[in-house]
Amino acid sequence: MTERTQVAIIGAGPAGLMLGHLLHLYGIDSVILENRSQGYVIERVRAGVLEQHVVDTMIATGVGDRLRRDGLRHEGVWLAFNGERRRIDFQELTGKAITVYGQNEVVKDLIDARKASGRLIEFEVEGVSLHDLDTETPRVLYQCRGESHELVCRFIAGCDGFHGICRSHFPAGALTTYERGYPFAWLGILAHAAPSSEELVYSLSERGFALFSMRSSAVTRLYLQCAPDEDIDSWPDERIWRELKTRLSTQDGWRPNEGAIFQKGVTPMRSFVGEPMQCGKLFLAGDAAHIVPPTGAKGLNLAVADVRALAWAFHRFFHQNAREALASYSSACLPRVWKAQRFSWWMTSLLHRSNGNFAEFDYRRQLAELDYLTTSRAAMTSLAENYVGLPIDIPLP
Ligand code: RFL
Ligand code: PHB
Repeated sequence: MTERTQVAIIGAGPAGLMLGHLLHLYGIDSVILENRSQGYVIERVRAGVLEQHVVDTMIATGVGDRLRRDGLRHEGVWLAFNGERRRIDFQELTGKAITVYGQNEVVKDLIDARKASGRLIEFEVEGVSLHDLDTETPRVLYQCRGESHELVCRFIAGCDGFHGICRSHFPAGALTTYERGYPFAWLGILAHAAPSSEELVYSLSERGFALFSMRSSAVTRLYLQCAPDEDIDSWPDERIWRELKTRLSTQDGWRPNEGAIFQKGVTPMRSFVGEPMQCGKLFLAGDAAHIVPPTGAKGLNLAVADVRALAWAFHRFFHQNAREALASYSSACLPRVWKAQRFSWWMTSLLHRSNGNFAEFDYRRQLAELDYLTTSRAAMTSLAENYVGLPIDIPLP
């Protein structure tokens, strides 16, 4: 069966769904192809911190009603070290805040909007492959409900995440990759426990990093630094709570509330950028083009920044007969991508225990940096303006 559209979007994560939404508002047709089921995509537990620009994008484009009702606005963050908690006040330092709202809720809001738009989204597709990327009519071949499909389009948006297939369609030599690994990972849990702090707590302790976050007034989200090959089965709930309390509790008596753990997982960490983010009629966005370690809470926010630029570029092309924004898509995105890489790498190195020969030196250096960071207004402002999100200047539909 042959279908036609203007933009074929591969992947229904935040990048693909937001791109489809913005294109719809611009009056540009798209088809979204996702290889997982709708239920899986909505249930997948990931990010929780939205920069102001993501909140503004959702509200301004009509998908922010639940976010406005349920999102938790945070005007600061805590850094814990040496048994003490010190606060960085985003609002006072930058005039901005962040909002805690689960990525799966963002995805749900965008899927609802997609369904209401009447434009096509297919889940559980198989065997997606891209063809004729250098022609005026690139094609996507895939299978859906046992039938083979051919989708003829003008452009393809690769929004299929880090393990997707789109990036591999760049011809040999067309993509340069920059990569960095880390000798640790995060063990993350969700628990039915009322958050014991109104704001996030990032902690460096002698036993490693821990993070206190939340999803609602009844659900706490917690992470702790572990080995990259950590066996989750060796972490019964009592061990997780013991370790979290040891790493997070501060001398002022603060500690996370305990509750029933209902989700557990280990997240590996990597920094990765592929340059350029476009080749012929194929444009990469979000994790398909770059990933950051989660310590800076930047992945989802970068994905939305990319697709704002890409949607604007398609609008310029289709409605204003101007090719410059599409031609410069990659170079428009990469400066923000690299600044987010820099910030995420820095937050990660600041807050994780290293091992090896220099571990004890590094730990004392990190404590000194945390002390400086929480007493110098210049240093606090630098963290705050990166955490709430650097300015973005891309028109919305
Ligand atoms: P996604 O979300 O991975 O979506 C890609 C989609 O493409 C589908 N797909 C395919 N579809 C069709 N054919 C194929 N061949 C396909 N291959 C893959 C996949 O099934 C999927 O649905 O990428 P996207 O849209 O670029 O979004 C990126 C974000 O998901 C990611 O950057 C964030 O989750 C990262 N992240 C965080 N980001 C933040 O901004 N703030 C945070 O607080 C934050 N915390 C986190 C995080 C990621 C984490 N994990 C689990 C990696 C915390 C964690 C623990
Ligand atoms: C989360 O709430 O899941 C979260 C918060 C901050 C991060 C990463 C993840 O840096």
